[in-house]
Amino acid sequence: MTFADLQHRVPILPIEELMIRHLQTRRRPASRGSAIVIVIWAVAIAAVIVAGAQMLAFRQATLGREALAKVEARWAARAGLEETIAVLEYHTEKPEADDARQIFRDLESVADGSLESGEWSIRHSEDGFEKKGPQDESSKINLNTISKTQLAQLSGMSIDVSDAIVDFRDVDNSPGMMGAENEFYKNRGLTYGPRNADFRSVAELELVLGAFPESVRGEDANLNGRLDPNENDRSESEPADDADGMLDAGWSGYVTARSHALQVGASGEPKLYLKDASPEEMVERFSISTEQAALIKTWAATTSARMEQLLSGNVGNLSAQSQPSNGRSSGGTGGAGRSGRSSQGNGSGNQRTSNVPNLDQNQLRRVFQEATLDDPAKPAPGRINVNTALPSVLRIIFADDPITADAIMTLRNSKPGGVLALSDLSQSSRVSPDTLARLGGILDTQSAVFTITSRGRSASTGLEVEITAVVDRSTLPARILEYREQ
Ligand SMILES: [Ca+2]
Ligand SMILES: [Ca+2]
Ligand SMILES: [Ca+2]
Ligand SMILES: [Ca+2]
Repeated sequence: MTFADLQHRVPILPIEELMIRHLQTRRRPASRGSAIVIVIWAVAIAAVIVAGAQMLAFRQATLGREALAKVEARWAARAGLEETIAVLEYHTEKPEADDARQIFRDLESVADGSLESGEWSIRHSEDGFEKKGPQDESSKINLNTISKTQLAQLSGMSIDVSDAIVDFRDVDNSPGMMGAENEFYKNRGLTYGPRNADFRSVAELELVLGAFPESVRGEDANLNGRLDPNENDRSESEPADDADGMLDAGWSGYVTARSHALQVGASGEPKLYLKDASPEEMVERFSISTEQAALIKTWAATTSARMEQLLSGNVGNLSAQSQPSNGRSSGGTGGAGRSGRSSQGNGSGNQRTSNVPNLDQNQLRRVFQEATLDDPAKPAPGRINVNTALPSVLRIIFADDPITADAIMTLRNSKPGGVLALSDLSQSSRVSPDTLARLGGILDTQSAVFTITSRGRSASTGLEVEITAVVDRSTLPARILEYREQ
């Protein structure tokens, strides 16, 4: 048989056709199986996709509810803030001249409230106890005026840290006895130095060498002036605390960087700046005589005039007193002042005023309520409101004179309307004329700056949002100095 015969009997197929036949004979049953596998996979993948989509939708719904709850809580907190600011503004516009406490009662009355979507609560702490309403910054001692002696009264304060605090705020760069200026910070590898200007916040204290957060904040880890759950659970969570239901806020419980004098009088008018005021304005505003106004005008023009020199009511003595004799309130320049007074003499002043009557209690009160020697552009920082000063704060500022601290507490408690003007302090026989003469630079009867910590709670889920705002009511509308949400 030749090759040609074979070709006829067994047809030789091209290789491609052979391959196709092979595949056709082998793959037909197998391809049905893979289709099933593919379908199963597709179904599985689809199921996963659907489940994923469902989870996503569920998650989004949850997130939506959370977002909604957050909005509800936030608006409740905002509503509390707005109500409080409205009260503050009202009392700037229409102060209660005969009741220094009304503003605080009104603030308390809006400390709790609710909207359809949620409720708010505004609280602060006073010597560890929770109180309704915002924190009056003038109830604390201002960090920018606090003395080393007063700093020493703070628990855990050491001499090197109190010196470093003063170095941090004073303009110079030469360290106090145990203090620390720029070089000390550099030597510690710190990239910053002292501000050499006023503290802007209590938290800034922690930048001072040696001032640790445990001392500055105590149990109030988030510095909101409220006792949060983690601040009252011992060592369950940071910070360490004693779980006694009271907030030990460390130094932050006693000091502030925010307080300054209110420039609005009890009449609602801007206080009369005695250096610029005319005798006619004084006569009208204080109901005093032209002669009394003339004496006040002359005295107020001197560089050393201080409001507390008016406290005796004896306008005849003003020209004598206006010499810088008040060392304690003007920061230790008493020596120079005393020699100045003795060399100048004051005979002419006494003669000239012999027949001008002293200011009576009502006139004196109006002068203190309506007048200022603070530059209107730069209200003095740090006077403490006698009506709201924390007992602990009074004990710190009168550390060497507990009788006065006590007398002030007794006097203010005896007056339902509070202390209306600093001159009222002379009604206490236990406040000596000497003490009275230095109180004007330290104390006040009004407050300008408040810290409002408003906690909003959603009606639907109970979720909470807290807003803290520092508000200055000196101007209308009130100014928000700081705002944060958490
Ligand atoms: Ca300095
Ligand atoms: Ca807190
Ligand atoms: Ca804790
Ligand atoms: Ca505690």
